[in-house]
Amino acid sequence: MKKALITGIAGQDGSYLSEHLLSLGYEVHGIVRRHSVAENQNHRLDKLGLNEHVHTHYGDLLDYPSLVRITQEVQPDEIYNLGAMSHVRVSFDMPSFTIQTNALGVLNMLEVYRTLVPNAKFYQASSSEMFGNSVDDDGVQRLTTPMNPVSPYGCAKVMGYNLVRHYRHAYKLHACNGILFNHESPRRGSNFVTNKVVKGAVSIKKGLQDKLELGNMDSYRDWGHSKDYVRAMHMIINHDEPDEFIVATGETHSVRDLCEQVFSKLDMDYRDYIVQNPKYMRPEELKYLKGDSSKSRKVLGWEPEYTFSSMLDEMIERWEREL
Ligand code: NAP
Ligand code: G4F
Repeated sequence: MKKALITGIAGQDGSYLSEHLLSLGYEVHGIVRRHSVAENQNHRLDKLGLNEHVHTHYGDLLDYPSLVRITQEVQPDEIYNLGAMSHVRVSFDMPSFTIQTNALGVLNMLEVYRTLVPNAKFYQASSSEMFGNSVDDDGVQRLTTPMNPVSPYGCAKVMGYNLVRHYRHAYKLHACNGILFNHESPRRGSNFVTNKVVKGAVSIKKGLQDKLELGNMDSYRDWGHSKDYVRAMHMIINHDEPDEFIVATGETHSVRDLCEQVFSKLDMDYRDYIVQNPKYMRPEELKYLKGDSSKSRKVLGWEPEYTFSSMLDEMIERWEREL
């Protein structure tokens, strides 16, 4: 039985990846942080009944001794480094913590990997936010597109990405990067724009609120489903050669288009309900993302199963059930 160690197991992707690996027969271990409200620690895992099936260990990407202890204990065959301060706008408020977790945290994980389990495989959760506002002439980002990050989050992710490449070359390790474009799901944090819009629209429909406050509605994102993207993570780490891969749908929508689609699925016109609040604007905005995932499709045989519309339907269904 193969063993996987997942940092960030309690996050959106961590929960889907756990389910995927369990279905493939893996023994799944994950690192969780201590919260003062104990119920919040494994909230997603509890809600899904996953706690009984995965092994969780207290730790933190910034607490090197905890990473050593856990790695020694688990002896993983595959390490998935998904732990991060993952909210781009919040990274402007907490730049130091973001850089520490998302850059130095990667270094800490690579060091325990190199020194304790060098025969294991390593996956790093890299991000399309690393491209910033670089777009190739044909309107897409690909592996050769320059990285010009526009947020503390993006800067830290570039550092993590480069460290993974460096460790692979310097120490001959099986260390890979998945550059994943935005991916969402019913389990997405409700302060990311997709889930915020869906939750807001369902609340308005049910008469629970009147308005929805948003920031910039003119940025574009390439949105896929987390469930599809965690399958790609497993394919990337298990490819013969450690390498870089982009995972994206190749389709882009503006935030305005997202609002239009979600509200019209609920027979409403978003223009009647959305107000802009500067609080949700960013000091520097990433304007446009559309990824070229042809290498993942050709080399790994990866294909998404969800469409933008079927993903939104699933998210709407969650809030209709819960609210
Ligand atoms: P998420 O839901 O925010 O999950 C992140 C997880 O990291 C959380 O469980 C969090 O723990 C944990 N974490 C935060 N700081 C930590 C620290 N110092 N030590 C240990 N764990 C820590 O994010 P996600 O959407 O699943 O994303 C997973 C990874 O993919 C992240 O690295 C993200 O940056 C990257 N990524 C995401 C996307 C996307 O669109 N979702 C796209 C590209 C890349 P708590 O639960 O205790 O907060
Ligand atoms: O949903 P978002 O916060 O996602 P963002 O910033 O693109 O970051 C996500 O995707 C990255 C991959 O490209 C990941 F690496 C990262 O971890 C995260 O998962 O914002 C999307 C867009 C932005 O342009 C933002 O300005 O929506 C715009 N927006 C407009 N109003 C808003 C809001 N975003 C949020 N979160 N909240 C709003 O009220």
